[in-house]
Amino acid sequence: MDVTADTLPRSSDPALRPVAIGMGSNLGPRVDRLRGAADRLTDGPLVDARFSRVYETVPACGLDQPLYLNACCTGWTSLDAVDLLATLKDLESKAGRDPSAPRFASRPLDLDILLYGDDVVATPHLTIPHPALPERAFVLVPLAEIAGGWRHPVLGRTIAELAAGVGAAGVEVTNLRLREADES
Ligand code: PH2
Ligand code: MG
Ligand code: MG
Repeated sequence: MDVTADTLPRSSDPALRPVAIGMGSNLGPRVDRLRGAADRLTDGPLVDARFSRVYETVPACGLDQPLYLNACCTGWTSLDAVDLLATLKDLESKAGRDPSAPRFASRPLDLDILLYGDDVVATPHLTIPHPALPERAFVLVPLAEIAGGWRHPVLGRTIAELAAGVGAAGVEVTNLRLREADES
């Protein structure tokens, strides 16, 4: 399956794989954390990175926590999924995230691999597509902005279709941008 058709601009380099990453923060200077991650991703593992707008979102899973800022990004990477995951964990840790905190605890930075080409990965440490992707409006709404045509490799439905299915309750767009080039 060519996930890039009508989805991501580029890439002529066959060694690069398309990836979608979910970004979240609900602790500390939230937008600074997301912007820092956007810079690090662009400087390092991603080529031709594109970022969605930033959304303020109600914590999912019935959590009594501060509101999140969420965004998504797409790009092309030469890293395999395991090395990309290690890079994202390193960025989370440099942003002050405590790896021993409880699973759904508030966090300064959360970076999740959502999609990696049309790969399906199921290991104890990594599941791709992200298992919660089909039900999370705070991921689907921003991702649909930049990769609406990307087809979920297991469900066979596009991100735009999945986003339309869940609606946008609790997901409010902001005027914040992650990259200056994205300012409008
Ligand atoms: N992340 C979670 C749990 N709940 N809720 C929102 N709104 N945004 C998130 O990024 C989020 C969440 C676990 O990763
Ligand atoms: Mg995570
Ligand atoms: Mg997460």
